[in-house]
Amino acid sequence: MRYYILKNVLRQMRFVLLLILIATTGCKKKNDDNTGQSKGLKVYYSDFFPVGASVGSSNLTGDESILLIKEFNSITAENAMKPGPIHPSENNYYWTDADKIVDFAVANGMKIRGHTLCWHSQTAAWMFLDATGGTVTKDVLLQRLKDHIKTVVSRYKGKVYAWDVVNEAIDDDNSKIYRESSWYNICGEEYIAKAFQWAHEADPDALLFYNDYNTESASKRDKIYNMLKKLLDAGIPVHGIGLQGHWSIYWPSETDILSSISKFSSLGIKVQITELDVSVYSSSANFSVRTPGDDTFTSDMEQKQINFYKAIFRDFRTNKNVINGVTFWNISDRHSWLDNFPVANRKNYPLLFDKDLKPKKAYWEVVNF
Ligand code: 9MR
Repeated sequence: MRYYILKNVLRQMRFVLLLILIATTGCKKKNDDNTGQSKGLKVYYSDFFPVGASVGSSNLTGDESILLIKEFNSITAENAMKPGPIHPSENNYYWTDADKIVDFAVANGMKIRGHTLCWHSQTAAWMFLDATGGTVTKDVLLQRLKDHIKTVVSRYKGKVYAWDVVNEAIDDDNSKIYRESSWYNICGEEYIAKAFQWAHEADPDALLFYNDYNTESASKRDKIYNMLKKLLDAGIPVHGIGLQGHWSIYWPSETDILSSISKFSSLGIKVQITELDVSVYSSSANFSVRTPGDDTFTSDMEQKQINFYKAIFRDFRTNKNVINGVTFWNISDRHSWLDNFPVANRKNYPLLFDKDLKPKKAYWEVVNF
């Protein structure tokens, strides 16, 4: 009888112990330590990929800099390394802002993504003009591109670990392949391969990316895939694709994003999300007449954004073997380039921190896994 009671007590104790174990394991899975304090995106994602943000030199002091250091372990210059700002005239490079960003990253042990060496936008007009103001020849333009790339990449050699070498070279229009930029119109598609070769020569250790937006549109995805395949087949040093990730709570679908990750990585290259933000407006919601309250962050937007962020970060984690970086475009909802685009002065709320730099609900969904 006594033996029977003891056996029952032990069995019940085992059951209680099991419950305690399940409960504590459940808590462990939750990254939120219930204090409402975040440990930092870079800590939660240390087993997955670096997490970055794009910055300007004005973000490197004050509360934004504290948040940057705590949350992120990678940085991209939002504008300072682009051809126009850094190379405003033929014999003049402006390094001050880019240097500040690089120094900040080095001082705080952060990785640096270089953005960008060759782009149709934010490139000073002199690049495409000869001394008489006419269009420059292909030979001269390629020589200028070479000089530009060699000078910029060499300066940050060993500090910038990855470069967006060519940005946005593919057209959005289904009937066209390459964007008819001055680069393309003067050089043809050759400038793309050359840019990668020269970047590789200047820093053989840097990871070289092709970077673009709307990479989840099926036709643009295919065009980019074909271009990358052609480059890789020709032995051009392309190591990765940057999916910019300028997405919204309405677009793209998870399936579209997963298709892009899988299609591009099938080429044997890495995938990074390089400019992530999740707009709370659909691309067609370009209202021009604003009434008070038009641009508040509604609970419907908030919930849709929570769901979107939760899903994409789950997908990024699942694909950690091919994704080797996720970078947000800007730091918090205090300021985003989307506050002015495509509708001037319309406030947007695309990031994981609010305007007071506090983690939003979406943040907790991203880190609690
Ligand atoms: O965020 C950048 C903004 O401050 C600039 O005014 C704009 C100029 O075109 O470029 C923005 O960054 C772009 C990035 O360099 C490339 N992908 C699209 C980004 C948003 O336009």
